[in-house]
Amino acid sequence: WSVIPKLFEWLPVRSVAHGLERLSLLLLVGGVIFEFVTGIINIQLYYVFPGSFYRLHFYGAWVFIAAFVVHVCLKLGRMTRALRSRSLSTELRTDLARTVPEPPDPDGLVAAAPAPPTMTRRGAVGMVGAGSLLLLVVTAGQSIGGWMRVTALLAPHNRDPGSGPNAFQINKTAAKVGVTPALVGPTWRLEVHGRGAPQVFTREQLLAMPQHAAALPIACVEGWSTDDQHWSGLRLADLAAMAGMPDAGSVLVQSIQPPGPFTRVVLRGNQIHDPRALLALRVNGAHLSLDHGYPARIIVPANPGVNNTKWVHRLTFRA
Ligand SMILES: Nc1nc2c(c(=O)[nH]1)N[C@H]1C(S)=C(S)[C@@H](COP(=O)(O)O)O[C@H]1N2
Ligand SMILES: [Mo]
Repeated sequence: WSVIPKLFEWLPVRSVAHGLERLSLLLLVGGVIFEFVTGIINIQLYYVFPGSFYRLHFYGAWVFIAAFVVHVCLKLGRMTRALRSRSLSTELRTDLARTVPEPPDPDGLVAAAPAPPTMTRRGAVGMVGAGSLLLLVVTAGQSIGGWMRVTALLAPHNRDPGSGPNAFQINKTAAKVGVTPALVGPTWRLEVHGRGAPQVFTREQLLAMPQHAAALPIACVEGWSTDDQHWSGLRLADLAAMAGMPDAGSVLVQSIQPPGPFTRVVLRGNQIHDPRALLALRVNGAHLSLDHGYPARIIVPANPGVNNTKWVHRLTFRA
């Protein structure tokens, strides 16, 4: 009763200040609706956006943040006055019989003739809390993993990943992005560029080098994540040293996948030098499956899934 009717009141703009406040509200509410709607469309993998979803989403976020800051600045005085005017613990202990509507206020934010209350203020706060808890319970399972995964009713990609060492969520299958078994068959090579002539390795040669392990999840920005998987392969730091660049400041990772989104990424120096940053060849004790990036993929801690390039074909270390 204090927001919705105000959105439709007449005249829409009564003064410059009033107009600016309404504009900031439009950006605040519009911004958050835009973020939710585009975010949900994206986690369902409907790529319907003109241009890059990420760019749109970031711009939307800045619009929302700016409007939010303006809104908080405009309302800070009123918020502090309202919160200081009464004791929170007393409000939370008041039962329904003693719950009374707000007194009328000069701005008309309070309903003129409210119906008798059907819920205490404590109940309203509790309902929001319980709702948040329910959302947590029906999503957390996808990150905790194991049998809990089936409880993740709101996870968009909660389909059964099958069984075996490679049975964890796949973002896009090899078939979907045009990676054929022939591309990654016996003719596949890893090229490592750095100082001096490029070096070329078969998968057998890579497997013969010292292998390192790391337990890391895939955490996709498109609304899902796995629990820790046990990866093994070559440390990116060791590959940098082999390329003659032990202090490499970045590496360009390129996939053998036909050109398209997510086929290349640049990792920074601190990502290369983390001991858990791997060019993984195996996962959970088995060779990578084709869909999880066979013959070799990137896995780096604290890095969104999208940067963990699969079907890696070339690494170019740079100063
Ligand atoms: N070459 C290539 N690598 C890729 C992708 C891709 O489409 N192509 N998808 C990325 C995304 S968005 C995620 S979340 C992870 C998913 O890894 P997974 O399918 O093995 O779980 O791979 C990443 N690596
Ligand atoms: Mo992703």
